[in-house]
Amino acid sequence: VTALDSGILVLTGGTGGAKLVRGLERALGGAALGVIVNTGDDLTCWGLRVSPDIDSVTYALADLLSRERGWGIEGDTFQCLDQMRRLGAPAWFQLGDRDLALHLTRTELLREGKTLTETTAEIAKAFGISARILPMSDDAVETRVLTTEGELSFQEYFVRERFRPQVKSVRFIGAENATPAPGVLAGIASAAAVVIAPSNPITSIGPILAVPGIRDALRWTDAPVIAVSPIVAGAAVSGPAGDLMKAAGLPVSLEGIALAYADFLDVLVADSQDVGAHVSDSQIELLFTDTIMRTDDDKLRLAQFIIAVAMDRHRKVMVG
Ligand code: FO1
Repeated sequence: VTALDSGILVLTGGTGGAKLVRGLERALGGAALGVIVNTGDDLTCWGLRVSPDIDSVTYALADLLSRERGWGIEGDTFQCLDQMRRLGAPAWFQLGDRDLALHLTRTELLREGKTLTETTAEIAKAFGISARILPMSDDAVETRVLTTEGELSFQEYFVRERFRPQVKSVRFIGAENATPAPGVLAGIASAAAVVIAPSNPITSIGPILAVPGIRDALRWTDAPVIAVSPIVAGAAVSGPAGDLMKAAGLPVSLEGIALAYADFLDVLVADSQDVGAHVSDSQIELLFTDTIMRTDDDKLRLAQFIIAVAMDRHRKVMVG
């Protein structure tokens, strides 16, 4: 990886992104990996501060992530949840018994006055993670989903209502006054390559891009920007990305992903099932490989493909 000394920087949210981050870490080593994570899904549950997308990346890199659920800890139990339910607390958002330790730690560190960036780094260090995990911002940004049944927080829409209500629009409260977390803009500027994970473009990557300065940094960086499509054969690999893209006026296709990132994207990596598809923007190079990550080998193979693309592009930038 000598050509990628300055490392790969991933923008991610959700569970598909966490899987790719794990693959990249196995392929590159943590020292060459930085991750900028969506915090628009964050919530307070039972008085605890929960950052689901930071949790998923942290658990993926610590090799603790539940393979079955895609979130939380593998093999966790839910006895505290059962007890909370008996006490009349809301129990639709499931915090596992072992998972609670992370949220207790985060809440305590934040209460002591540490920033989310510091808190995230401290927890990552305790797990022995060498990759750099950065929240998109230390400021509160809250994703709100306006549906035909009223406005919901992201977790109310996604987990409690299982993304059944029809979406009208999405907004990110606080985004316009938020600043990127320390290291975010510099990381984008100095990366050897920036990777947009196969995450929901509206509610996982959208909040990151809504923090003033981040989108411009992606436009201006010399690093190639490579996205992996979360849309395969005209539908989301998982979750409500299709419905949310439709609500944002985007087609649910590779074209829709290309449009969402048109102002900064260099390469779109799409699934082999879509071979033959095109995007109308001739500035975007479309490449095909198997992108569905079921096993650890799938994650590693996709990561290696992306690294090869990054090295190829990086060399072109270096040569001019
Ligand atoms: N996802 C669910 O579908 N149901 C849950 O009960 C749930 C609990 C949960 C607790 C901690 C955590 O870090 C993540 C959790 N998730 C749960 C996942 C989370 O809702 C999503 O992965 C993201 O917000 C989507 O980006």
